[in-house]
Amino acid sequence: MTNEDVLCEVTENHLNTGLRGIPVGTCKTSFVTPTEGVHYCGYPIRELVDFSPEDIIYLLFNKELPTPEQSAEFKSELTARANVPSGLENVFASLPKNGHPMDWLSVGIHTLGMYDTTGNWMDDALNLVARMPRLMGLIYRYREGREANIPNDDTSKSLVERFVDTLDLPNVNKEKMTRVVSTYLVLHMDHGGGNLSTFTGKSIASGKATVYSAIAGAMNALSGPLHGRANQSCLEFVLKVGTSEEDEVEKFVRNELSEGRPVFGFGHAVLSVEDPRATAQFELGEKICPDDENFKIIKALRKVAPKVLSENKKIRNPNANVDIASGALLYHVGLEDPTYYTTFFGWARVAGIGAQIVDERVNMRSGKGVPIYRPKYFPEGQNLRHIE
Ligand code: CMX
Repeated sequence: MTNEDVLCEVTENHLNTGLRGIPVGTCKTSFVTPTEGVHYCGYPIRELVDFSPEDIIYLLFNKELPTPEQSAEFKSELTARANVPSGLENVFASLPKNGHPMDWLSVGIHTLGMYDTTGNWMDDALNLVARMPRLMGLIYRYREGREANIPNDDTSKSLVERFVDTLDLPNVNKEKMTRVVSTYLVLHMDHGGGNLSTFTGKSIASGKATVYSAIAGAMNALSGPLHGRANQSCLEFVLKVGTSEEDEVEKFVRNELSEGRPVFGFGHAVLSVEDPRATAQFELGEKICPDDENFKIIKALRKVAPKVLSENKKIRNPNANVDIASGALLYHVGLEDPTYYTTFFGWARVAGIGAQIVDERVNMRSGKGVPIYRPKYFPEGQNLRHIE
């Protein structure tokens, strides 16, 4: 089939729709189904919840789960790649503290690239994965003016422990924080090939920009309120509900809808059931914080909102999505400022987007790689059959 045949199947209705549903490629790392949600390398996400982030990163890059020996070896490899150049801290010291953490994240990744790019797709992607925990911790420390006495980065520890140690918040349960952030990372690492940030990262890399430039660009895409920032909005929404009384919660939900505002944490573009990533986080919450006030609010929302949303037949899936619970859990373990939540999303996605970039650059088309992205645009009003 030629490109022209494909164009003949595209109708006017497909134009100016953000490429919605238009096939553009294949993805080796993940896909999403309406009933089981995201699968990483063929495994439904519910089967992967209890693995370490390192094992899931190995899976995304190698397309198979590691044996215990491979897992240990991979953790040592990440340790060897973990060193963050000290110049990053000078850059962070100069950034405006009221800048959004996603902008700090993008600048931070670019800065690492200026120090560290090797030009090898796999090395650069894994180096960035290994440096993310320190980068994330330093964003918090410098943005909040806590740049004194930052603990050294013990690179022999797990990725999440390194973040928790760098952050070094007083009066928090570090073990619980490690558990919640680890689960968060595993659940958010990848989500198919066509979501905006992944697509953006891969298209930047297709022009052979560096991994760092491509992933910084992907983070800029993720920062938008219609994409990753929904994660921040969702906790803001939960805090606004303010009660776990089901009647009150129902009134609140109805009022939001009548004011034309979305009920955050519900609905999905592909799934037709509750997102298994939401289910997994509710299960984790039952174990670590059943009596937490925000957790009680999201449990009440989980009961009430699907019932109310189902009254609108246009809503294809009235059930909870991944964003409903993650904020409440992060808040419970001491990460109370929702402005940072999208950076955790971004941190997780560095693995999935990095693995997809490596696949497109060095594995696909028998190693030739996917060519530079170049979808077709017509002059406004032009017949679809017109070829440039
Ligand atoms: N609250 C209010 N209205 C909703 C809704 C919700 N939770 N879910 C869907 N709708 C509305 C849509 O806005 C759409 O309205 P219009 O026809 O007026 O445009 C209609 O119902 C049909 O929507 P849909 O086909 O069921 O779902 P979409 O693919 O259009 O939208 C999503 C999916 C996630 C953007 C939407 O459900 C939503 O806005 N949810 C609330 C925000 C949120 O939680 N976002 C996080 C998504 C997490 C994820 O993607 O994993």
